[in-house]
Amino acid sequence: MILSEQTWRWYGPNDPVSLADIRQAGATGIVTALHHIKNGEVWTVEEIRKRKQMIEEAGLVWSVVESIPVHEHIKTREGEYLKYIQNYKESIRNLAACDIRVITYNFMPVLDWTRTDLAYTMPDGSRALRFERDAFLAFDLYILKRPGAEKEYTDVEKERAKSRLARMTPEEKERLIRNMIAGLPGAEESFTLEEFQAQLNRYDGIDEEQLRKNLIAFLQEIAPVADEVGAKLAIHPDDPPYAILGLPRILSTESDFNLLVEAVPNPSNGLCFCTGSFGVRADNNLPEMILRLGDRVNFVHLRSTQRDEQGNFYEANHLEGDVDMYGVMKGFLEVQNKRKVSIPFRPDHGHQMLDDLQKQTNPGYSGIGRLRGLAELRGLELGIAKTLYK
Ligand code: DNO
Repeated sequence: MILSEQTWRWYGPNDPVSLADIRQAGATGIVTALHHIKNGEVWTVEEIRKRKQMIEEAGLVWSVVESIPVHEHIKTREGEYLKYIQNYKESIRNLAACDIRVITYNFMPVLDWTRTDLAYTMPDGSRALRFERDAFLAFDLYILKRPGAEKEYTDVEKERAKSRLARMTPEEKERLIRNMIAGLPGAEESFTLEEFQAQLNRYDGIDEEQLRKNLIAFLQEIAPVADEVGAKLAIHPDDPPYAILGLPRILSTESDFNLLVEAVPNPSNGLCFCTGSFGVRADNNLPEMILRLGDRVNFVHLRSTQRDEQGNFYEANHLEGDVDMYGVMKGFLEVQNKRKVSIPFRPDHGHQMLDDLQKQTNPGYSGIGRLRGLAELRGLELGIAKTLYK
């Protein structure tokens, strides 16, 4: 019987959740990045070793890199993109030299993940992350005033957004702006409204097809290096999994990922199967997807979301919401036992709850909510494994 490797995202020495806490939570592997190194620069063996040693001294292992950020110039193929690709290859080689061989990345233009509300109060008093469509539209249409946005929404949507804006207090408005553009944890960039619009403008003329071509060109460069050193790449899906702010998005569905594999069949070309991101689309059947894409799944994020008809969603408890976590876990176990490898997963996000409500925590990455998530998920996994596998 093969069980997954249970990991935990740690933001480095400044993370309010310590390595000792993580060990007590029961995770064995650490998922982290060298956030202090500027986007685009090489991760040197020396810096990697320092971090690795810190993790090992706490009795843990550095299992997964999340993420080596992909510089915006690589996504748009302009400026110094050739240098940044070279640097990316070197970082992959240096990580492998230190025995770290799973590398997560994303190819979302400008913004990594996006939420409008980082403290949505649940009926039980805990706080969740939420994407509220009217607030998002209010930001796009009437705060950012993105040129062209008016044409992308219906009159009804615009009316709703207008009245949503009218109901916002100045503090709420400020908070929304901050949530949208100041960078959520793990995102490498943060902007002012003007800078943000300038970043969006860099994608004028880059449609889905072009962005996909740029991603393929990038993969054609880095995948052979990853193959050579035995590393595995894991692209993270779009979150939310559709186009926003007029930006192209190219990793929201199973067929999006299949296009990548057809273009770059190298063994290292793989996926970070994030149930919270894919799960926001009702047309993504997660238990089936994990089985079909299983050979290419190198890392798994487990979390659930709850959608409504208005296009809003909030992050539900790990075993609740729209994601069929039982079906996903069953599929995940089947993949691992067929491939005869243990694949890392981490409990993705968690509610802010209990003592963490009084603390300054990274949104989505508080200790206790993820502790609950991990406990539930590992119980689910063991329960299924014991009934289905010897
Ligand atoms: C959000 C995370 C993402 C993820 C990146 C991977 O909580 O899942 O920020 O780390 O998209 O590159």
